[in-house]
Amino acid sequence: MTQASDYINAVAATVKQRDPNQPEFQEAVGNFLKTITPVFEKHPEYIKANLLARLTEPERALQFQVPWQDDSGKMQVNRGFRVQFNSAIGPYKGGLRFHPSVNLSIIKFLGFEQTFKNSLTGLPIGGGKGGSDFNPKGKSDAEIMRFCQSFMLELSKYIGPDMDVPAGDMGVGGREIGYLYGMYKRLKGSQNGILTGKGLTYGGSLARTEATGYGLLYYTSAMLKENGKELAGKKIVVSGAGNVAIYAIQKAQELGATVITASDSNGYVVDPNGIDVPKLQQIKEVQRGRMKDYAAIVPTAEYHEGSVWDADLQYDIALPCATQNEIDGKRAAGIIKAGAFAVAEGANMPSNPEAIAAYQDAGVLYGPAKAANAGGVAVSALEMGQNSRRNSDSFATVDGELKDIMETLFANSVAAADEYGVSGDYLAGANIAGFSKVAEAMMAQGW
Ligand code: NDP
Ligand code: 2IT
Repeated sequence: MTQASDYINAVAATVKQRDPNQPEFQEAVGNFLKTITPVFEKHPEYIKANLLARLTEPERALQFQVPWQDDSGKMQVNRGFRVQFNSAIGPYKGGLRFHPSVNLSIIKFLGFEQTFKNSLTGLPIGGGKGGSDFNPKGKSDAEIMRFCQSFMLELSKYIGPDMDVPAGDMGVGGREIGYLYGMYKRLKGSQNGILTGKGLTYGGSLARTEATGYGLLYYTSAMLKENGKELAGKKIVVSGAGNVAIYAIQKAQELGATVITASDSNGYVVDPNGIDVPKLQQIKEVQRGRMKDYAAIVPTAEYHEGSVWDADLQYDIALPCATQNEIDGKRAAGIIKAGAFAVAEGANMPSNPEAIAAYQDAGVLYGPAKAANAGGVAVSALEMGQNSRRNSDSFATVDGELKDIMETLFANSVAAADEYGVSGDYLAGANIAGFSKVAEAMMAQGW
């Protein structure tokens, strides 16, 4: 036992003891702590500064009530959250998730991950996350609008272009950002740097909608290239059918791969010819329908109930783009049996610790979420830049910057892993590279 490993173990024990009822937060912190000891061995001054005590506790965690009126006239009340995790390198930045499962554990895990993800982008943004246990499914536009207005009435007290800049996540897309922004403007005046993922007519950035999915494929391409492989001709399984999944599928197919699946929380479709992206967009983005509806309009697609990770398929690459812990050890074994040689995460923490261990034992290339899905927040930071200088960049400019950012962050993860003697471990590399910048900033700013 070294001084560094004693320190890490003590931090892990404190988090367990302090937040016993926050399993997702415990899991995210655990995945990080498992890889970070070598940095503390090299930098004992980080132990003295007790950096991990500060990084495993949000700087601020807000919880508030969101009352709103449904279409029948009844008053409903949901929980709202904003966790401002770490501001060492810039204003808090991270999405808002509207999903019935949302609780403090989930928002804290997302905020913790976001801190290191945002650092990896190389841009000056701290980590934050928020959301609500509001379920947008089946709600009318008017209900969504009233909910968003009430949510912002409270959230507006805690955010600002140099303070905290939310964006979308699950259940929060262009429509919700529009309603949130409209309410903010009424309360505090026109300040479009307050949210990212905005519509193009009021300060949004071109390519933000596509950024997470496209970035995932730029990252995956870089990871494959590093290992003497390429995307062209590969068969891919994608989970999810939301913002991240749709643009991951589009970019994968543009780069010459065939994506044979897409899914939602009810079921999945398999189409050996490749998912038809315009039809998927029509069903998901215009009609707000289900994967079952997609199968009804695409003759080559077959619909099945259940999780795509339990399907008996053969493929080369898995891109989980739905939600946390969708892949456990058993499903990871299925992915390996299916012939996959690479997994890259579009969703946040889609693989549980047993799944990660299974990939690593089998020598499957593993691109962890905080690196592989950083393209969304990276383009959000570019949107903040465009808002500050009050102009906008072309699609090609933003997409080109996104590609550079993803390739650079992959290269930085590789270099960090090499420097600390864990070559080829892109999870450790991402954690070390992301942490190192945050740690230096915290040290420089004093105790
Ligand atoms: P969306 O709400 O647009 O889509 C989420 C998709 O995942 C839906 O198809 C949804 O199906 C499906 N899903 C949700 N829960 C489950 C479940 N338990 N089992 C199977 N499928 C499920 O969200 P996003 O695409 O924006 O986000 C997806 C993931 O990517 C999340 O982990 C998010 O945190 C992460 N992410 C998002 C970024 C962004 O910019 N949007 C950036 C980086 C990461 P259903 O309709 O049935 O709920
Ligand atoms: O998980 C994520 O990185 C996001 N949901 C995007 C956050 C953002 O601020 O664009």
